Amino acid sequence: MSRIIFHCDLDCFFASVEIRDNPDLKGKPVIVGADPKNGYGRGVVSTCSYEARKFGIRSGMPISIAYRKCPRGIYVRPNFEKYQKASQKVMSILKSYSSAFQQVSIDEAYLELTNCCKNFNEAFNIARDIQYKIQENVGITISIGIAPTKTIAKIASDENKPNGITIIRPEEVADFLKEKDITRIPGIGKRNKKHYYERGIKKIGDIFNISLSEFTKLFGKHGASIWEKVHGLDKNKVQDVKRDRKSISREITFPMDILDFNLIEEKLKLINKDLHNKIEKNNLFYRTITLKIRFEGYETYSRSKSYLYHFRDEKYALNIIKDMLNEFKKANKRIRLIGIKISNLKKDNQYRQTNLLQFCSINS
Ligand code: TTP
Ligand code: MG
Repeated sequence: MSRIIFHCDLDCFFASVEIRDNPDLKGKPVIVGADPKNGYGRGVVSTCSYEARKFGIRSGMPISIAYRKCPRGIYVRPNFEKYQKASQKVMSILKSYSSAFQQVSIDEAYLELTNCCKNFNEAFNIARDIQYKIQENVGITISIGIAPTKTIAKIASDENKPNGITIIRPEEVADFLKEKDITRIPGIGKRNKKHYYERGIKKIGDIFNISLSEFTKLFGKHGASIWEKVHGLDKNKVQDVKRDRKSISREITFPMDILDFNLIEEKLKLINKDLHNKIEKNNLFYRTITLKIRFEGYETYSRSKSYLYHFRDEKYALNIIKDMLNEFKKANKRIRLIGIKISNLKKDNQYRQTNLLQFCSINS
């Protein structure tokens, strides 16, 4: 029996919450993001309603360009606390349908219902029920893809937005995918698509004409995983990643977006101290340090550095974090959130290095 996996993704999430709270906006091009200041504003579009997408506006686009495309649009500043609340409500509804639940972002999650429904027809009824409950309790719409693997379910949830349910049964996978652009595959983005395009692989169907070994020769391990995904062979489980605690992190959101890097460094120092207190208390050592930065408009980045050996050194960690922060100074954008994550943790100290020069950086 095939697995039955749901991928659930809220429709134009931030914009939907704004429209829910101000029904006058319904049916209008609503753009959530930075202030356009009559076309001279800086910052980006977080998201926009489907009406605004008809003007060519997209998430991540500079707000000044969005304004040029649609000067009569309704421009709304984001209210992240409100979106966080809505997201939590949605996630607790989704969780109630299966213990195999995995939230992957503020507005999307996977559910595995293999053991909860007999077939895909029954799965459809559950999906309708989920949509109804979310509409009733949160007042927004969600699209759901149902398929035998996570990858196919994710591609399917995008197929009939908004408020859609798309079922792809195992025997329908190849037909469903063959005409789609390869960028629809999670893992192939704007940047790496060119490697595939250069070799004439533009549609997913083009991958079907190549054997796994040939594809692996051309595109390596990453290629092999792409090949398996589009053949419906990936075995990735739906699991709550939070369960295996392999990291400790802290982040703070500033009450106002700020540009003052001295203040940001001060805050990072405090977060780093707080993390190291906890790490010392639990006698932990780590190999990886990650800095997370969110600019105004929700643009989020993270930078990591990993070492071959475990260590614990508050001062050294802070220097690494400051180095990573330097890269973001050039952007000259206001910062909304900062965070540090310490991961690849280990309890004992037998490999503890006293001489930091012995560390060998393996990536950054
Ligand atoms: P998405 O699910 O990618 O987009 P969406 O829900 O707005 O639209 P769709 O109907 O196509 O799913 O992202 C969820 C939210 O995350 C989105 O509402 C706003 C935020 N976001 C940003 O702030 N910046 C971004 O670049 C993206 C992609 C999303
Ligand atoms: Mg969404």
